[in-house]
Amino acid sequence: MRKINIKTIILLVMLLKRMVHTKCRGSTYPFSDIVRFKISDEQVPWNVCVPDYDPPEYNSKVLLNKPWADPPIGDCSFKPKWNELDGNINRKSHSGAYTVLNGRPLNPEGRTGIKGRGVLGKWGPNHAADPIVTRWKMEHNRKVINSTTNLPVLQFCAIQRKDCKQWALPGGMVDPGEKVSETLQREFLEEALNNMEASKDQSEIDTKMIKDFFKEGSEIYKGYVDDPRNTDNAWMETVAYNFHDENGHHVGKFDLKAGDDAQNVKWMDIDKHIDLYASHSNFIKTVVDKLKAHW
Ligand code: RP5
Repeated sequence: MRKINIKTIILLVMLLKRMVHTKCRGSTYPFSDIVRFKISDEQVPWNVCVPDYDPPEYNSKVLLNKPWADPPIGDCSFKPKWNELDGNINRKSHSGAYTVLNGRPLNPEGRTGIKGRGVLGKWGPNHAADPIVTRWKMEHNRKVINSTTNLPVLQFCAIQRKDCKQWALPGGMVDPGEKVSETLQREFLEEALNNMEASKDQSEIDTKMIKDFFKEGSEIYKGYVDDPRNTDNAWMETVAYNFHDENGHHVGKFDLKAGDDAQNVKWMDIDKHIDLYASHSNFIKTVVDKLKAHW
């Protein structure tokens, strides 16, 4: 049997690392004209020496005095407890302890070509939750089978983000002190069912229905997200859960209506060509493998 040497293992690990950290190295930072410092794949890890690394700093003015955002890093009132539960703000990373250098948390996946926190509210990890609601594609009361793979086609509830127009999961930020299970339900209700604009009665009906349906979910992913808003000092992390409706009885009651940060919502057919926001296509692939669906 062929032996795998240590060099090959290191290369494989580096390759996997790069795969989770590419969308946040695009040339221009979102919603700005700030150009990221160009770095090659090999220069991403902090332990690789890049003597001329001099990224621009960007902290969006939008964040100033926002109750949900941290103060600027030098502010004398700002005494964060890095890597800890800081009051009701979770500054722990799902990937373990991160380094804090000169008072700033360092992106655990490495360099991004920009310092500061960009448009992200928190320095360090910004926690989100993503519901992956799935059902089988049906025609004439039968599952649609792909003729090439001979596997059933899965659909998921996708939203189109207002900010960048990309299709995505209807996820969102975990509010301080909020449980992930609550965020998953709240975000789905807001973005995929528009319950913020629904009548009180309708909102109560939808909330109960989602609460019941979201009782049975399975964790698909927990960790760093390759989000285009990430910087050297602030990044997105998420917990993604799959809620699958095997017989389609529950999701049939959903009256999909885009709301809040979403401008569109639909059941999207899944295959290997889906191109979603941040790392969302990777989460979908995990669900596809788990449910043995067409890809
Ligand atoms: C992504 O950003 C997460 O996976 C989640 O879907 C989303 C949360 O940010 P907002 O939608 O609230 O902007 O990284």
